[in-house]
Amino acid sequence: MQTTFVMVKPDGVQRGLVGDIIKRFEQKGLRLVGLRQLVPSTELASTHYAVHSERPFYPGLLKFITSGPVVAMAWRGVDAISVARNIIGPTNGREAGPGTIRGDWAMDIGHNIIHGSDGEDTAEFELGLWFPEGTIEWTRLAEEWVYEG
Ligand code: IDP
Ligand code: MG
Repeated sequence: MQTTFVMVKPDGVQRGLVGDIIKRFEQKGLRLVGLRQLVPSTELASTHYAVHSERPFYPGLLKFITSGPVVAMAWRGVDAISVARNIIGPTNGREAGPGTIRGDWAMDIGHNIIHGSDGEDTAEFELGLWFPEGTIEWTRLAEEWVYEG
């Protein structure tokens, strides 16, 4: 079991995609273990994207992410990190395949709707950053039917 951090970015919230996005992860069989809406502070956004701080797009990325509400989520399941990345699709919406969130709804590399952790270390770091109070422990009974055993 892994837990991954997923965030609907301000463009996804403004475009009314939050419900459809949650539905994809939920129906895949992942378990929602954290959910909050917030307008990220510059401090939070810059810590989250610190790995990109030397990149030319970084100032614009911070301005975008702090421009309005985002919906932060924690999803748990077997191989949840790569499963979520596959649901999300490649960074550039124009190159992302149909059936992925970015492939279906994004046309840009910057405005690409959603974030997902890219590995175990980043997932742990990002979950601690966005869910400092921790995630929710609960049993999703449907998992008896999602996983073979
Ligand atoms: P990812 O979100 O698919 O993991 P990363 O390479 O980690 O992509 O980049 C983080 C975010 O920075 C992207 O989701 C995108 O919003 C933004 N970004 C990445 N590359 C560019 C670029 O070349 N121009 C503008 N924004 C970019
Ligand atoms: Mg990334």
